[in-house]
Amino acid sequence: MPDSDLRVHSVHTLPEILSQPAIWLRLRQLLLNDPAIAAAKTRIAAAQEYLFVGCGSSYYLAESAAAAWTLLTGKRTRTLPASEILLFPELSRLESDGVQAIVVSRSGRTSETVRAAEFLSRHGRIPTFGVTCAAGSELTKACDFSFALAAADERSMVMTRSFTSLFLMFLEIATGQNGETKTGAALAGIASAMERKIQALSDQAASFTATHNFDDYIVLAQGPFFSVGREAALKMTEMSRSYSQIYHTLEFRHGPKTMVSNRTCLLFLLSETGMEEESEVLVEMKDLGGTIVAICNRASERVRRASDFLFELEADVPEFVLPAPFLVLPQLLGYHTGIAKGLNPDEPTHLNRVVILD
Ligand code: F1P
Repeated sequence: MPDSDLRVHSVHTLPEILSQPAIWLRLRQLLLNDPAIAAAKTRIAAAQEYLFVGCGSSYYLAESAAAAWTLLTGKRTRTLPASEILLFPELSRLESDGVQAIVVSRSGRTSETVRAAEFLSRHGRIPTFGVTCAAGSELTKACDFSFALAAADERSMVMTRSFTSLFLMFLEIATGQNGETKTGAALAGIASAMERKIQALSDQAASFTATHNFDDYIVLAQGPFFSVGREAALKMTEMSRSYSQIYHTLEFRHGPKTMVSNRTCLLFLLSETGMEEESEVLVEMKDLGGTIVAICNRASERVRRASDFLFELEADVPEFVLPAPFLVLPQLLGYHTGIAKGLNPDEPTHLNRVVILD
């Protein structure tokens, strides 16, 4: 039997990626009508500072939510991987008053995350809000109150729609006024724009990965896009076993750009705020021989000219919701690169859906 027939074909990951616009729209209805969301907004609003916690993709989700939260609420936020709270509690500065912990875990079962939630409650006397896709999970039992978004969960090992949907839910809680919030209207904008484009984008990513392969993937992003950039790099690694790194876009000139060659793929998550300065770096890296994947809401002429693969969302929405749709193309590139390499993105090598420690 030829090897290709032995290979287990991915069945979950691509449909889950492609389902994101529909899930975001369902989320909009849920967020407007769910009493648990209204209760969370009220309980959280009184805090002066927020400590976001998670592991792996959920750590990057927590960090992405914290960045957006800072912009939307004007309050201080910090993010830590759960392991830092457990191993270096003194360094984590857990004693400050008025702190609300927000603990994130898709499965609600990750040992480090559950233990960190218990530690924060017991030793830090910090109120904990658990955010998960798994109602009734250990995390919901370890936290003072919690919210579960089961509709966004995946069958696949890799987080895709759960990441973007929970991120958008955090935006809703942060912007929460009564009735149609800024996020609620923007959700409809990104969902309809992405719905129109996502299948063609997936087809374009499939043909791009079939005709290109690279030694290195570099993700470049600034501000509220940086932590989503960390997740983009992790998706490339998890789904295609490719070596990928993330840098602040303008930081890339200060040394790491020495890596650029015609075997390097550079993914730019272009903000609207920093488009001018970020696209200068994009043009420089194109001149150094790199292959440029540009992800933006609307491209400037020089971005259009210098890009080998350009995605424009073209949605009339505020910048703070853009990190979610900007993650879709990196998810698709990770998936199609993995398939092109004969891998199964549903079950990445060496990885389990949940890291359970003894
Ligand atoms: C956290 C996590 C995932 C990663 C892998 C292992 O899971 O690190 O981010 O992709 O599945 O577990 P969770 O705490 O969000 O369930």
